[in-house]
Amino acid sequence: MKNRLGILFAGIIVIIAAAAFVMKTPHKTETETPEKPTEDTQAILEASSTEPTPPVVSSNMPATEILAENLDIPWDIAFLPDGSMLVSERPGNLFVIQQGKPRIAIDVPDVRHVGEGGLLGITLHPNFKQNKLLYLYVTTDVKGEFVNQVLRYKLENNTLSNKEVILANIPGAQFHDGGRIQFGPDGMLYITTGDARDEDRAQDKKSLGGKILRVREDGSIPADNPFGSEVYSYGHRNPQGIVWDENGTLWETEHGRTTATLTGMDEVNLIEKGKNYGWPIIEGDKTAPGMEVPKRNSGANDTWAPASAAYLNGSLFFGGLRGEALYEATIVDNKVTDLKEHFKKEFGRIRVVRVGPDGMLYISTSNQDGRGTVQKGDDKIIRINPSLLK
Ligand SMILES: [Ca+2]
Repeated sequence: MKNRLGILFAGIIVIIAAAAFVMKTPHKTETETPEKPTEDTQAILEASSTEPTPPVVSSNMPATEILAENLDIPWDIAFLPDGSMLVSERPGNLFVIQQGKPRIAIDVPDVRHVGEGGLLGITLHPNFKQNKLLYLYVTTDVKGEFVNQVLRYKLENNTLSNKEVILANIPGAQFHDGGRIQFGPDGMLYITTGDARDEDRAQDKKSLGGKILRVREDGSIPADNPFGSEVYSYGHRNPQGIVWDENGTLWETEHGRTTATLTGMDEVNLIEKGKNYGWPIIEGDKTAPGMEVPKRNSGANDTWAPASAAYLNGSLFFGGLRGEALYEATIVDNKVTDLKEHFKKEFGRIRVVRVGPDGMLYISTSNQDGRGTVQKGDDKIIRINPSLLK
């Protein structure tokens, strides 16, 4: 009798769980993807569509709070389903960081840390909860040559396994390695690549350098890409920030020129498929037929060194390395109407900025990269309350 009751009870639980699962299963959303979604991309779209809008943050939260210290060039942050942070360090380390708990190190093999290359962007598959897939942008050494690769691993029990090379041959160099990776609202993976110190690559549509690339989750080329290759847009020098606003418009930040005497001309661009963003032919406000002009540039006398991009409540945020600020560009009708500098010189060089699941901004300092003044506790991850930004 006791057994039968147990079985009955278990049965009821299974039915309740199944009902809850059905209720939680997201409905398809209408998307304007010209390419017919495969089963995989459909799953991604459904996973993306269920991502919650960041909550409005209370002004009772601290304006700034240091969450982690003594890091070594933290390059990117991804948020795991349990709310902890996954943080990449450029020298090739990956950490799980949760406030008040010991840091967990995850081994990443075959990273070549050289100049601006190393372990760069990280992003979770939109359906990470189920498939545990993590994407990494890594500089590596292939027969003595620097090459950047996009890798896909399974991340389970703080261990990487099932390595797959999604993109093998992105030009690499000591400088201009790009490196930000991000899934778009269309379920495709977007990748920013630098010209790797050969500026003519940016105009060469056959090269993967100086581009924004767009691939399926397995690295294959979507049928609706503009040139039948991974290339989505070109004429970029060293883009390191991409993000979509609430209308699905893609924004990008990009490092401008550096010569012995000239700097500045950093860019905020609105990215459209197949378009040419001008490097190295035009910069700043200069125009040329068939080339796009930035929505904002830093001018010749100011250098932001924009290293990231995040979008929150009508503002495009980006970290400034040389500019030593968190920049906030106000976006109205696809125009940048205002540009503010937050925390100017307070934290030193700022690299990544991400919006957390709690609606707060998370930034990393980058004073250990050899170009900054190291402050006590550098490098850091700092949480910023956006409702208290002036
Ligand atoms: Ca440009």
